Amino acid sequence: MDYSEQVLAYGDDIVAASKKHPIVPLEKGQRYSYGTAGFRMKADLLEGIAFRVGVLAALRSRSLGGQAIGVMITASHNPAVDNGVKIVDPMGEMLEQEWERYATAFVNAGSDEEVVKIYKTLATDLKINVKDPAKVIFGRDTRPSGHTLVTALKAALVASQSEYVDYKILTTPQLHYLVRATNTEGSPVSYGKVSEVGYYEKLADAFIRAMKGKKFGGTLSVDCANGVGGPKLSEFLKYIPKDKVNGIDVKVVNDDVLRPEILNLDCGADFVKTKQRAPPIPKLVPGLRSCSLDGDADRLMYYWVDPDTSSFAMLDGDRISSLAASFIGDLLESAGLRDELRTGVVQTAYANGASTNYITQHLKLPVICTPTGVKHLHHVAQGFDIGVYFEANGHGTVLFSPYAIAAFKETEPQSPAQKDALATLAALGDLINQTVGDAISDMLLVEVILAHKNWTLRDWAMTYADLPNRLVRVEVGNKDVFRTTDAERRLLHPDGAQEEIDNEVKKFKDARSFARASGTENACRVYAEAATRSEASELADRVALIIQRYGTL
Ligand code: 16G
Ligand code: MG
Repeated sequence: MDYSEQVLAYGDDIVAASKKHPIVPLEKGQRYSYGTAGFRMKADLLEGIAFRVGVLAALRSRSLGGQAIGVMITASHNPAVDNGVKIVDPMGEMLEQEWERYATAFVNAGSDEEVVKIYKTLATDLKINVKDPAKVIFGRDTRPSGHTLVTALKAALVASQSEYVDYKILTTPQLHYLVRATNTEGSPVSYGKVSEVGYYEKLADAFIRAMKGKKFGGTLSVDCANGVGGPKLSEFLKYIPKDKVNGIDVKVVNDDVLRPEILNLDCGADFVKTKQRAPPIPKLVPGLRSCSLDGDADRLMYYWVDPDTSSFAMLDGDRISSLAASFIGDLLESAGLRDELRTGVVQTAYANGASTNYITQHLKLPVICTPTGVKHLHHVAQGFDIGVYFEANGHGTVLFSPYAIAAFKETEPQSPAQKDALATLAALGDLINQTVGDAISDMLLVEVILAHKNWTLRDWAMTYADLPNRLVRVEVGNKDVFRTTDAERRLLHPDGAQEEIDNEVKKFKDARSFARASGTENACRVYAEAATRSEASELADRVALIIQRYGTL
């Protein structure tokens, strides 16, 4: 067919519907951008964006033969007044980068007529039949502003003649699960039942299998950031009969979603990571194994106060990554698959240097460093049979290739130990969310590993000692002047800035520092690590001053 000849019959409907959900124009010279994880900002700027994202999601679905596309409405760990909109691709992955550009063009279009014009141009260039079926499924976190954004999104889907399913309130990883489950339903690679219940059943069944014969390690307290993770975790726990997991005892705290203003306030995974301390409420009892999710339940931090030393220990994404890599490595050894399946770990520049050393030198696994953002890590992890990826901030997962999954299921065990290892590996394949980092699933993974190893958080924390480090946020006039290379570890631009950073780093022992523009906020971030806490802090301050100076030139 001649795609350029298509008449977009519903173009007028899109223009008419969009009048009710207008875009807020930005100041001259400023543009909206599809950041690290979608459009994220003050919620009152997002209604028109949600509408245009809906129009684009329908087109994306049409471009992929009508497969379901996901839209998640959340601003994760940001304050309650913010919100965000992001698109999920058919296998539950982040939106392809080429389409991020289209999303940015849509949202910055000067008028609704221009949106329709871009729609037609894209349809022509990409040979999309605009009358083909389209399907979009969506969910939102507990932010009250989600209502308005969902209304705008639905209006766009109706006007674009797309089928849709509103899953109401979900964690981000649940929406990713549902997208993949929808698109694989009834196929040999079916990801699970297409419902929220299907998600709980899949995780519960896998967790029970992986915990077989093991004992849950005493009470676990889970801080849910007063976000969507609270009610969803409580719901999940109903799917685990007490007699199926020996000693299971999970206490859900900070799960008040009725007072939206307390979402992520002095609690949650981001609070714990950036402040390097436990939330003030509830007061942390020494010896209690604790963890925090973030506002949309895709990040996880473990921590406790060691009852013997009274010191606070935090176990972040790097720790979860090395714990998982080490456990899976041991299982592969017992299963006789260690040489058969290529295992690797993916990190970002924020990974603590001690974790990278531990993984390469002690676990003898390759480590690849990518730029910040799940889409980058996920992509690289797919290159391994078993790809472990985590950001230090607690977002991550473990990906198993179809070859690895088949090996777990089809290898004929020659001993009871080999049989157990294969069964545990197969259970992990179902337990670990394959689409994106999932705090609930990752937490269950950690619990399985601690139970198998019979470890406390002290044992876990003793695997290596973190290098002291500090992260600083720097307000600058124009963050866009900062451009990086080498997986964000070096600045390419502005000229001279990297040399100045290098000069400072040289003055400290075992030191490393880098600066990059944030992809989610209008600021730069500086990271520094060094042999002692005071040196790391001093170095971070010095590099922050350099960035401030170059950012206001
Ligand atoms: C987003 C990313 C996260 C990244 C963070 C960096 C996803 C799903 N989330 O939250 O991976 O670590 O942004 O934020 O990709 P920054 O650019 O502001 O430092
Ligand atoms: Mg999040």
